[in-house]
Amino acid sequence: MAFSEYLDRVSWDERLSVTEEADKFPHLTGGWASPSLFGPNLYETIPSGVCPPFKYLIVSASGFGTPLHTEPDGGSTWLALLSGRKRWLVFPQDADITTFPNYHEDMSAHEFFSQVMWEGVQEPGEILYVPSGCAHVVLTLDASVAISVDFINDTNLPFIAPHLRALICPQ
Ligand SMILES: O=C(O)CCC(=O)C(=O)O
Repeated sequence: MAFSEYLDRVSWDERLSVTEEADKFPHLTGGWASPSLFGPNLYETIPSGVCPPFKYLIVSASGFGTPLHTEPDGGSTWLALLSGRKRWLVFPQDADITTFPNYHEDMSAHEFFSQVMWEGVQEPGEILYVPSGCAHVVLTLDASVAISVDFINDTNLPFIAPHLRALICPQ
């Protein structure tokens, strides 16, 4: 598809960032391995027919924002920032994020910020780890290129098992 055609198909917000499955661009995304710290990624063992995408190339313009979310299948994520900077707020697994999108007069700034597990600016060359089930919101501060990989290992397998069961053996 021509880039101009792609631009016609996506909304204005989406034009600020392109997230694609990394394997589609082996010449850009090949030649690297997951940090050994995270251990073998069990996503690699799921048959390709049922395995959801889990490796992404993310190219974003300055100002692009990714709203508050957790990874859809419950996996953990690491994001390696190759260029540019990203600002992050990461919440703990037990944060009640369902209350955040709305304005709550009774939630003080102290209460809100006390729920943040980590906030900071990721610099180029840094890898950020987001544990399973931790909601996060991300603002791209400079035009940036990143590789993001969702992963399952023995630390988060109990958390993700129900999602995996539904994926592999749909009712
Ligand atoms: O880089 C971004 O804008 C979002 C990254 C993210 O939220 C993720 O990989 O889960």
